[in-house]
Amino acid sequence: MKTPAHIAVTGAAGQISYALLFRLIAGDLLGDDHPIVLHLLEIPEAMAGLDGVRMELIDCASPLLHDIVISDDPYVAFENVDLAFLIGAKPRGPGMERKDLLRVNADIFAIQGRALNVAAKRSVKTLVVGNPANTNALIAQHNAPDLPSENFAAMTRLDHNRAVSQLALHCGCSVNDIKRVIIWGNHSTTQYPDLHHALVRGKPALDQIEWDWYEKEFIPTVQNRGAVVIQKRGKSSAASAANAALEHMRNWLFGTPAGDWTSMTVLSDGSYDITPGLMFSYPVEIENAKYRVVQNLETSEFSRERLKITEAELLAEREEVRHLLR
Ligand code: NAX
Repeated sequence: MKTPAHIAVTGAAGQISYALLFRLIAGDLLGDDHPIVLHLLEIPEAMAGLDGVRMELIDCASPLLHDIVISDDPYVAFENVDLAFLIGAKPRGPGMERKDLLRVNADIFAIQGRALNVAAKRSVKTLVVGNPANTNALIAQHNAPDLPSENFAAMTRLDHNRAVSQLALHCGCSVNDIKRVIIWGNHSTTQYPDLHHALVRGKPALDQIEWDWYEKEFIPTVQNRGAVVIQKRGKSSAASAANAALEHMRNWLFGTPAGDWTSMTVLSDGSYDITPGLMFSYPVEIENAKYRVVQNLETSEFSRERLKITEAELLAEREEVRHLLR
């Protein structure tokens, strides 16, 4: 039997976690021979709800669930963890400006970064899902100076999956026929879903779709998909977000398939003329549990304009939280 993997999930009584936790103990991330210890973090007001989730996890009688730690203290919850899903965040309340949301959540991710820095395994891989995800990830990473910066990422995999599915639906093919889609930039409506390098059945996507559809339908559909799900469901995406978090982490641990890449928000090293030190979504290939930003892709003027728009938004967000960056 393998040594149990210690997996932290924050916002563990929330709706994304409710979809994620049961898949983790079913072996959907690490396989059905890898036991798991869940480390669940919540705020004090949500601990009763979290206890209910703990009971349901136990009631699955999963052979993979080795133990559950629950806490409202990040230093306890993150002790010795191998993987961390930072999902918990404050939702936008009535009358709250985006700026206020940014500030409230910034504090949460500064505290959690510091706790990871002290308590987690030195090799911990941290995926930030809670919004604004890119900037929250930047704050967590800055507050964990003793951990490798390349072990922090934010999630744009849901946007990537949305783009793949929309393209497959339009082309009347399977998602298996789609490769090399890219989400650039921020997990927000300024993100740039790019099909310039995408392949449909092995051939360039842009030769098989109309430019008008790409610019006027595909891009806004992917950018606004989250808001439309909220309109229809009355709640934000949860199961698809949990699925994306799982796929992001699975690729990060086990690699991307040959001939394809995925989109992942990572610390910019200046690739594609993006300001270094921003958490920016890039196309990445992963091997031996390490990502590498795909280099030397040609960017058209259309693409460069859009990269600059999303970069500008991230620069503005960074200014708002500058006091928390070490
Ligand atoms: P919920 O409101 O259902 O759950 C959030 C949970 O976080 C709550 O139980 C709350 O008590 C907890 N929480 C708040 N502050 C905390 C703290 N300091 N420590 C630990 N837990 C804390 O939201 P849910 O639908 O699960 O969404 C969670 C986050 O994911 C939100 O910020 C949401 O905007 C974001 N999303 C990000 C996506 C992405 O692609 N990156 C897509 C889905 C989602 O919109």
